Amino acid sequence: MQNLSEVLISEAIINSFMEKLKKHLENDVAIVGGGPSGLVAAYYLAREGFKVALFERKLSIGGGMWAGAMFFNEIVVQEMGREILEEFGISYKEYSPGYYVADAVEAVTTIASKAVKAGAAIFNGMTAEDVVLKRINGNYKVCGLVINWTTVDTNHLMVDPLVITSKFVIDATGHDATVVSTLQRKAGIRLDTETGCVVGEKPLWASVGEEDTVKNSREVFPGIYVSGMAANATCGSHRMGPVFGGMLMSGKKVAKEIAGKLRA
Ligand code: 48F
Repeated sequence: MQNLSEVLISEAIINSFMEKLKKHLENDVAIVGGGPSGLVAAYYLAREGFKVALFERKLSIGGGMWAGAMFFNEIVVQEMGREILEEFGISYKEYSPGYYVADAVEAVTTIASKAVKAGAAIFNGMTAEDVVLKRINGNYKVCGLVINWTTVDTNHLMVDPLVITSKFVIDATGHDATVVSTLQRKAGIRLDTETGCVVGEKPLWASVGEEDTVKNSREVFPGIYVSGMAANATCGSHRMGPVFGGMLMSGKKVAKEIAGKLRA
């Protein structure tokens, strides 16, 4: 029997977590939301060697993809997103021409595993409650995130947060677009949208919603990108229901654009 030291176990956890957190006080990219678009973006950016931290307020990652639809944990990916299933090595079957089905749990775990193995750090149970906004050479730019334990947030405890910096932030928070909404509400700035504000999500229309989620995945204010459903909520397009090609491709698109800027 190995004589286990309880103190050593605790010390190992504390020290390695602190090492991880300290390493990610400064990042190339900070991603808020561990749903499909955020996880895919984390993988492609980390694979390019960029320093990436992803903050997910829940304990579980996967967002809306984890449970498929109505807890039927299968996902549908249309032709547009098949390349992601292939690139990540997620098993799938063609259900009908152009409609592919995959196990939701395999999809989430595979993407998350590849993101972490590529070097992205995932911090679950942490909420991004605000952004860091600075005026640089006369122009405002988002430069990082204000983070706190989700339990502090949900219990409305008065505990000051910590701050991490990043060259870019991705709001991958899904339907609520929580990060850009907070930015707009608190800073009174104009977003690069039709109204200058978070336009809001429209009712369900799968084909338009899916095309738009990729189109709308872009920088909406200096330093901050939107992806996935947050992109449609911010720019005013439709939700799409339980089809995931657009979400996956949206993460890939923002990763490519940000990587291009970081390399420039
Ligand atoms: O909603 P979500 O899965 O985002 P997504 O990548 O994908 C949307 C689809 O799952 C689905 C859909 C497809 O047909 O419409 O809904 O756009 O994941 C968003 C994640 O962000 C977390 C939230 O808990 C969820 O896991 N989140 C939201 N606000 C915050 C946050 C916050 N302020 N800080 C940290 N995490």
